Amino acid sequence: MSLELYLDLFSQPCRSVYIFAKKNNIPFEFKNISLLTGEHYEEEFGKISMIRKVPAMRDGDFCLTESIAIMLYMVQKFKTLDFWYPADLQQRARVDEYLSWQHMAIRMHGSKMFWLRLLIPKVMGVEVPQEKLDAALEDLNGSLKLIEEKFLQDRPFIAGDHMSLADLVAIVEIIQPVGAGLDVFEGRPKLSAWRDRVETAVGKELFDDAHQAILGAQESVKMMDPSKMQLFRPRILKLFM
Ligand SMILES: N[C@@H](CCC(=O)N[C@@H](CS)C(=O)NCC(=O)O)C(=O)O
Repeated sequence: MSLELYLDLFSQPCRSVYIFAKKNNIPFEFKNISLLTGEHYEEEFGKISMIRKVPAMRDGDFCLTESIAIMLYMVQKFKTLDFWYPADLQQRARVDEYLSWQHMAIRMHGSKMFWLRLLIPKVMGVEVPQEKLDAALEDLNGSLKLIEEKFLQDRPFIAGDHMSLADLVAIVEIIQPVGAGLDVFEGRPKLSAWRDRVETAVGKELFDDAHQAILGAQESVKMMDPSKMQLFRPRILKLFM
């Protein structure tokens, strides 16, 4: 029996797990869980993930949440090529350093920008004050600056000459605000060149496949039914407003 991956490609950590599994030819069954229609609150999904977040994985009777834990499980189970999570002590530490940093930095700020620019005003119909947007942009810019100046420096990829899990986790988060119409690559030649290297390493077809939904988000929200979001509206507004 192959792995089951519970994913919604609107979600950044789901895209990293999806790209990782596909790129490494890991056999898996794609179980689509639509966050925007609340499928993660359904009874069946609760049996897979008590925390009701995607991505989630099932391997036989073993269930796992957290994108990084899932990818590290796949690294070990399928003995993926070394560059993803290098055995070399210091290269691995560079990957771990980035993976540990990103949660409260680019992940948080990129997500917030996506919600503030797109879903909160266009689907929930709540006006976002300009000061909120300015503050969120400042935070996002701060994280992008750190990615360029601390995590990349003059290296082609975060851990050196090869792409690793760190670059994969980084790219999916950096693309999130782009989905809300904010081109974070504009005026950032170093970040853009890195983005192109990551896309080449992943392969353009897979890269586009994984990002198609998020890059089409501005169009898809026009067809979204706002009543579907009522379930998590209070939580989202508390988190981001
Ligand atoms: N740290 C987790 C984050 C998972 C997460 O926050 N997933 C979001 C989508 S990006 C989710 O499922 N949200 C649903 C909810 O909070 O109701 C990971 O890396 O897997």
